[in-house]
Amino acid sequence: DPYSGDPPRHPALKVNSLKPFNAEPPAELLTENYLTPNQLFFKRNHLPVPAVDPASYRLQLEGPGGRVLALSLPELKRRFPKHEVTVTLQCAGNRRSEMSRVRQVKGLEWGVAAISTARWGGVRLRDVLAHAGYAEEEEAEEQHVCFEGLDKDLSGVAYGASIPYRTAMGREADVLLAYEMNGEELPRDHGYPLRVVVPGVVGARSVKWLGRVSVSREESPSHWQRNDYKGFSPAVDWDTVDFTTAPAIQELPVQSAITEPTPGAAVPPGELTVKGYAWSGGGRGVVRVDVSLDGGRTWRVAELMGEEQRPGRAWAWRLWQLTAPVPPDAAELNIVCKAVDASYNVQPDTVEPIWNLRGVLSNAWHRVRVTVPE
Ligand code: MTE
Ligand code: MO
Repeated sequence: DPYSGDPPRHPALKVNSLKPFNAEPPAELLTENYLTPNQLFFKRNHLPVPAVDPASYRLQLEGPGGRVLALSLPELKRRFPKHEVTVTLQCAGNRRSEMSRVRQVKGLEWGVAAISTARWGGVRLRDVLAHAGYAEEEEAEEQHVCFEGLDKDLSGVAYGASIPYRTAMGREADVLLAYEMNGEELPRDHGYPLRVVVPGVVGARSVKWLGRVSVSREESPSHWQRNDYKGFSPAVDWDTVDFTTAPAIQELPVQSAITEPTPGAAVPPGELTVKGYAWSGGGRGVVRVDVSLDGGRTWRVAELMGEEQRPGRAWAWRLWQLTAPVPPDAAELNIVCKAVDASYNVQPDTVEPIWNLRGVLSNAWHRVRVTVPE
């Protein structure tokens, strides 16, 4: 069993798949803390967790001439200044189960909690690339920084992904090679001993158990870069899909969800407190969250909590809450939330128009029905 060496996990996690391990925390635990505790942070593995010996570990870094540098962990920590950033990671498939309720899609049935936030500590990717001899300015032709994990399938193919060179080198992009998560050593499930953290970008590009970094005129040849994690029209099905026609997902669209109360809950009459999270890709901060208790007929503005962040570098979510009177005559409430980001992007109101065969980018208004017992 290639999974027999996987680490132990927290029993509260809702398991989506055991081998490989994929799990999310219960929604109501997710928003109890601004920084998600490492044990509850969602886990998305495509392959067995590799056992990496920190003493013999070397990051392979391909320089501009093709020469490969091998950097040990102590060297990385000694040579480059430590940098810390609070970043929310979200899986492209977060909230996929709502999409598959409209029409079947291919993928893990994630609820609303394939998203989590941590304070990551490590070195800046741009410092490491500059050390290898890469120039700050971009060349005329677009380039990509490619990452390879140490996790491999049975045929020896590693997980891989890439990001544009300008993101990797960007002064304000804050891309990290992280060795710490919330002040602790990176846990095995999250990429021990070293992972990429690409703020504002889909989780799939934040390669864990980082083995190799290279720069190329082409995107990563990985299946997960070229033939997965792309968005398509609702008109496209598995007979007609052509993965070369759509760009790889990088920045994610604006997102929000209700974490409390949970669907089907019985809420007491009087006052109700609704809680949730909101986040947007590309460093676009969340400027507002609207909440409705009547299916979207009337709205109230929720209170935003958590750190307000620098414009263009809002890498982490805002938690929000709203306390409102329960309408006296209601036997049922249809609670809805929707967020607005700094570019005034909004979420679509329903799932149907954004349905896609892979069930990614599921960011319609989130709706939770609860009952109000008499
Ligand atoms: N990196 C490697 N090496 N192998 C993987 O399976 N999964 C990716 C990304 N990096 C993955 C990986 C995906 S799809 C996501 S959403 C994030 O890791 C999840 O990060 P987490 O498990 O730390 O939450
Ligand atoms: Mo993902």
